[in-house]
Amino acid sequence: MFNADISRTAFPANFIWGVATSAFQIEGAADADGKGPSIWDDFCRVPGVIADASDGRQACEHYQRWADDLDLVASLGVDAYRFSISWPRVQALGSGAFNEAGFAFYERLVDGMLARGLKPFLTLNHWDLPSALQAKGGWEDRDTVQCFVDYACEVARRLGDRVASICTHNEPWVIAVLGHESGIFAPGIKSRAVAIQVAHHLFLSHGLSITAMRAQGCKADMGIVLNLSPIEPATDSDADREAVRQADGNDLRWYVEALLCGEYPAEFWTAMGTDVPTVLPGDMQAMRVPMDFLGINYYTRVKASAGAPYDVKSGGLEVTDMGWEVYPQGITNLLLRLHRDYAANGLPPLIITENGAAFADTVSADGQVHDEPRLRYLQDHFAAVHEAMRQGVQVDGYFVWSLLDNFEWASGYEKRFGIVHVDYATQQRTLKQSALWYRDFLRGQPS
Ligand code: IFM
Repeated sequence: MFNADISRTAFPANFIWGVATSAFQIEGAADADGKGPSIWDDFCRVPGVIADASDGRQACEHYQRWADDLDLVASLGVDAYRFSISWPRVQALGSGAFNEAGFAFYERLVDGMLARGLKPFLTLNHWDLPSALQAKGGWEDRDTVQCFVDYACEVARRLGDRVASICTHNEPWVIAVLGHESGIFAPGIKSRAVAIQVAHHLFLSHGLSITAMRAQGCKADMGIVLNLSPIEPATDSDADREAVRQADGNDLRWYVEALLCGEYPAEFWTAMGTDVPTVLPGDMQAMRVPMDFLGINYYTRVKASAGAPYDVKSGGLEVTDMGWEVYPQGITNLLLRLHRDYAANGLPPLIITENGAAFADTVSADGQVHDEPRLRYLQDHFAAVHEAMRQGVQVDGYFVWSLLDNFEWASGYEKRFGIVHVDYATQQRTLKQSALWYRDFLRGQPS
């Protein structure tokens, strides 16, 4: 469907290519050097919630192996590395004293990136909220907003002169809905009203922290990362089309319009009834802060159905190990839609902050990992992003999710998203075929 021969030179010279990870998924060292517990440390102890009953205590031992891992990143020839700070590693309780040893780790990491010519793309919140804040109500509690602003300002004060980019929150929809409505992610709460209040506090803390970090002189680019999918009807029925409108309103418009338009879509606000969030005067203006970029995490499209949930396997479609349809056209459609509907609302330049696929990779007898399906996935999605750019959308960068196989949340270590294979028993890293292809693509060598 797309031009499989897409090359780096088809993209602008200043387009940023990268790989991404997050703290909880790779660092391990769960209570090293004064780190406090996070809600994911706690959640992993709840019986039955993690598919393989694992946790993040060891993960990829990146806390110890960070220098080798950065060498690996640099060997790919990427421009940038997207990582997150573990809030409880730098502030054990989420308020009060900061942890010097925790900050020293991220100082080493950021300086290590710069020494290797990599632009640091920092995320402040990739889900690992300090447990001590959850004990006081977590993201449902308005006080957490100010704690986050204080934490963000301290990170910006220490690292803001060296990082290229600061993202406030990764995927607020996941934190709100999976963490507080379905409860399949930490902290495991099941209430729609709480989820909607949580989303409001995430938006508010995003806006207030960017304003505060800029006020103290931080010049890094600032924005947020949303997980978005184009939503399509499972069938042509009117009922399914209505299901699309609802899902799009709740999952895309609610998030994008709060941040870009400073308002919740009126129709969906009304439909929420008593679940609407408490919004204080000034909140909506505060969250609509101008952003330098909007990060988009794209994996697949969503099919909405008014009846039984759509079974992606029924159509004989190619799916990843997560059961997610491989659908590169979806990223083109999504980018075009955002451009069409929100350019007039100050849509900032877009960055694909995550895109990738899980497959059940193994190391073959020849010592290689033959992950051709992932290689094709990346190739087709590069071309699909390029197509949106050709049609006028400003996209400034693309990050593969993920550098390493890692702790995939409720799926534990069973799902492998890395372009680098990790043998968890030995911590041996092996570049998969997809990583070698990405490296060659970046070098401008034909595939
Ligand atoms: O692993 C996650 C990541 O932490 C957030 N975005 C989606 C990825 C794959 O599920």
